[in-house]
Amino acid sequence: MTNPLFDLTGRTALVTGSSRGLGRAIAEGLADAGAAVIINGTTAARVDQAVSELAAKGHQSRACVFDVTDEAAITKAFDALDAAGIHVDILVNNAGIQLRKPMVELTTPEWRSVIETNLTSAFVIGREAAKRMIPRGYGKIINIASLTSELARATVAPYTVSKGGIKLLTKAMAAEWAASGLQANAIGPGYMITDMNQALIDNPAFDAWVKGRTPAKRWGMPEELIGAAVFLAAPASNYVNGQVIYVDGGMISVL
Ligand code: GCO
Repeated sequence: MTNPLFDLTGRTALVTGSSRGLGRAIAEGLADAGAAVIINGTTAARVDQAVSELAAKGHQSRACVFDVTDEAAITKAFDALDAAGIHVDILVNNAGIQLRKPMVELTTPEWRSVIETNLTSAFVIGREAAKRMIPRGYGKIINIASLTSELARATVAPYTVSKGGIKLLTKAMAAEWAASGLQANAIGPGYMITDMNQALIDNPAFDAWVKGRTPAKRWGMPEELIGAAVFLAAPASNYVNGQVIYVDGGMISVL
């Protein structure tokens, strides 16, 4: 028997970048809590694979292939959902890229690409979702932040700036949309085992640094974000707005 505070039955969740990694784990976790999930990515084969895997587990899921930096594709995707009578009740702005390079070597197009993918996309997709959530008086927006929303690490400047922006965009969304019955919050993952971090995991010095710097003395697993995601997607968080929940083994809390 699911506690109604954490029950997503009857709700539909769009999770960007959910064909793999953190987004894929979050999408499955929301589905396990009762949500119908919309899987997004840029590669149709990967998206369809994730949809098939979820369907095989008895979950209601559908594909929505678009690049989060392509505003025309975003508008077209939301128009198609409208036409199908599908209301996005829960939006998880997860899609993101990482680019590790010293700033003096970083090109301006490289900078812009990270900011567009990680930050501007959350604004554009958030705006399109909110336009539809506000008239219904209900909506949950969950932006994926980072430890770099608070602290910088050398060689990941555009990612850091984008995630710092995600933290304050979340608060801006709360400022403008809370009165309409929407809740906008963020999850700040710590160092998680993902494809994006594989180069770091494989680097013995970096691996040792993460395990030494993290109170939990280990990397996090993508599925360890599910609890915070379900909480922020569910009625349990109806009076929570503009917050960032760090799921980081304690890293952000210690020197
Ligand atoms: C890096 C990592 C980090 C983590 C995560 C930490 O290069 O330092 O990619 O950015 O992915 O964001 O919260």
